[in-house]
Amino acid sequence: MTTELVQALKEKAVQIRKDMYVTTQKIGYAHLGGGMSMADVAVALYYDYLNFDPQNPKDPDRDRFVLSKGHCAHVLYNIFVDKGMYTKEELWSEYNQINGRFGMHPNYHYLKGFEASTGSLGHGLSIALGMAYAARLDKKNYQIICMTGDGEIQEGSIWEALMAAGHWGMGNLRLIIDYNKNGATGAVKDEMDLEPLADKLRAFKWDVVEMDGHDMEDIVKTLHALPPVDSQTPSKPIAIISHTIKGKTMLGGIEGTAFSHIGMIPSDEALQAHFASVDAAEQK
Ligand SMILES: Cc1ncc(C[n+]2csc(CCOP(=O)(O)OP(=O)(O)O)c2C)c(N)n1
Repeated sequence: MTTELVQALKEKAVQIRKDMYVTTQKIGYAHLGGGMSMADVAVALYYDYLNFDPQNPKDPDRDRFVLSKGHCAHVLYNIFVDKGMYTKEELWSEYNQINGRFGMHPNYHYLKGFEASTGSLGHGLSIALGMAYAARLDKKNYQIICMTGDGEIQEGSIWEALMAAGHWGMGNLRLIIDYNKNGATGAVKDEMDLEPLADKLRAFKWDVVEMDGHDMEDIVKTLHALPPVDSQTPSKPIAIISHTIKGKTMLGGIEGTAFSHIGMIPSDEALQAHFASVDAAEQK
């Protein structure tokens, strides 16, 4: 890992966050809180770690990334636009519009780049587990990485998939939990506490690592420390608990709170003021 790589990824994350603000401002509301918390990890995945070719998104040997927290599709939409898979104009005119391809939640039938249609929380890990099993049957060594929210893993179906993956030794399956400590309406610990999360995952026969999901160096290091996949030899699946801040970079006192969940920036002036303020903070 080089300092140049980490710096380039940090800069890309700033750009993608700005693109997310612009995109979502066009429709007046979106799930910005969870998008802002996962943005750094998504950038590290798509600009460094994943075997993903935007020119050939159906390559049978590609790594699969399943965004189980589908309400944050706008993060990937902007990454795919940046990679030339769609134009900004297409995204802006079709985001959350009737008959538009870019739904508030992603539909993989309409959009290359997505592995699954998600948005009904709790399903992505089971879908990813099916892909991991298919890779084992096909004797393929690509990785399957699923990202969930932390509120999302209050869903019982997640624990069924965790139990099955541990039991079958699906070492080609990796789970990233975006642990921003907040759900839609309050703190996860008050809604239904996950702790002791790492111990629970280990009890389900997973290996667990933790990282700071806003520290690009830590993210890159953690991802590259994952062992190579050998789909034919059962081993423990790996969960990465990514400690993040809901609404990272959102102003108005909502960063780090559930109020950022459905965030919006009301006008162009407010958007410019926001960018100026974030830029100034970054230069300090
Ligand atoms: C099955 C289901 N129930 C409820 C919702 C509505 N909903 C959308 S996002 C959300 C909160 C999810 O919290 P978390 O997983 O922590 O998401 P993040 O903070 O990462 O955005 C809820 C309840 C849904 N999409 N699917």
